Amino acid sequence: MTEPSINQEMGAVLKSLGIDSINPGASTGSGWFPGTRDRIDSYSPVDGSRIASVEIPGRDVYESVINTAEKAFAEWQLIPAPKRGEIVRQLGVEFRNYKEPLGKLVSYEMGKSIQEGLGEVQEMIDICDYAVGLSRQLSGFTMHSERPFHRMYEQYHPLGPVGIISAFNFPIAVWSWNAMIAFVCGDVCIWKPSEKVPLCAIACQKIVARVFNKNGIPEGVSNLIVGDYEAGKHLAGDKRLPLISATGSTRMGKSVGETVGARLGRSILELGGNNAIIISGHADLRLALNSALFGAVGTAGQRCTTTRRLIIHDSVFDEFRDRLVHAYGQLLIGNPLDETMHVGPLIDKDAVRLFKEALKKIKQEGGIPIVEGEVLEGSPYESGCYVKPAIYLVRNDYEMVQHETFAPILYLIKYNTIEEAIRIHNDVPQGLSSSIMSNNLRETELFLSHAGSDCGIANVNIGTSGAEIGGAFGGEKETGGGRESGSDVWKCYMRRQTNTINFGDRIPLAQGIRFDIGE
Ligand code: UN1
Repeated sequence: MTEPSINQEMGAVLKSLGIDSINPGASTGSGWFPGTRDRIDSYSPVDGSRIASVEIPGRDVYESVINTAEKAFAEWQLIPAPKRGEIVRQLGVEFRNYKEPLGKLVSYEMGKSIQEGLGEVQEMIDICDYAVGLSRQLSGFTMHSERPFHRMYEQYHPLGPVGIISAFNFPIAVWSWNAMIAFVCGDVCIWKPSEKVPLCAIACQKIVARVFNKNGIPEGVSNLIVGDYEAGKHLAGDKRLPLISATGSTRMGKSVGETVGARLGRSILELGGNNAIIISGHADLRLALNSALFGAVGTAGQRCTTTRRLIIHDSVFDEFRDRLVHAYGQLLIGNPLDETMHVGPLIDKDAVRLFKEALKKIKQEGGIPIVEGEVLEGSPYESGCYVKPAIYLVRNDYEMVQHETFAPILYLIKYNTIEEAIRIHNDVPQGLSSSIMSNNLRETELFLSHAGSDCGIANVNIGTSGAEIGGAFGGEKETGGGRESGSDVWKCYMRRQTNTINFGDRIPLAQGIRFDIGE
């Protein structure tokens, strides 16, 4: 069977991004990461086309990338932070200029709807704007010393080359959350994108390289290593990278965390979620429905923030279930580049296999189908990656419910009291995002209190997904504890130093210790 080739529209999109399809030329050399392939082929889940074949770098290329990055760090950190911010501002302008083709490429290579593809590029633009402002605000505290004529303060220095491992579901935005902050902090980056979406990474790298070149910035501030799982492990073990920021599955994060920890490096881990919405008897069901729907089927259930569980009060359960089933019936599933479609394909056939297996297991455990999921066949589903989203009535302690399946499977669970709802809510190994739908202040405040949600993100009357870049993003428990993006997360990308300066003519010791040797 011959492989379908890229259609004309996508060919033009790639061309406008300066990419020679099939051999986009990210790196050269033969594969050397043990157990990996020499090349990575990228297939679009939209229509099954092979859209790129990228070489995995050889050991020599890897070493030269790291050496160049180290040299570039020596120079980049000397450029004042606001000047680095100016270059990030220009990156934001370029991402604006390329928003449409980049959004389309994300949609085509990853399979998310074009709306979400454009949204992903917008998230990059937003983080650039944020980082520009931040470049003038990398400030520390000053403290009052207990010793006379002493001054204390703390400052933040650039950290070094940062390894960024990103997942397929946000092929470019999550990289930019890390990279744009790291750039203004004075760090250089080595990006290992998911092997499922190398073309998106290559497109971004080309845009970034052009802006850096134009500004006379040395090569090596922004680097790309295309590879698979083993390549990520290798980065994690590389002592020359003081920080590894990794986004992906808990399984991957455990391995990266262990490897980085063994060398006492620093890591930011943003891993699996098992996010729930509590729908109270006091909820506005219209808001709840919209939030649950986008949360569960947006990105075909492949966000780490996807809504996987709805914990619904007994009094509104039947009504809400019926409205949800009706809404699922209206979903249009198909080519994500067609703006009228709500749900695109899963990333690949392996994901489809996991979806099928999960449905089988959940049934074996006693789950009752409310909307039965299935793999879609025939035109326009020839790629074999399209599925119909499923809803199951379950108990929270089922093994599958405790587990993150990266697919559109939504679990419904009933509750009676708010305390019970919160208990069910927290009773999973993951702790990323959460929300409550309620107009009752006692319930919503309880949910946000220490006795409420145990997640890194807790929302009221909005869903679990679609966070803005301004807040710190990440979660607790098996989600890994890391934080990316906004707030004071930049501190993770810098080296913190406390300084004490004596401007007196004596050496008094702290804690009142006397140590006189007489003169
Ligand atoms: C992810 O799925 O890894 O909050 C990131 C959201 C997006 C980011 C998700 N802003 O859903």
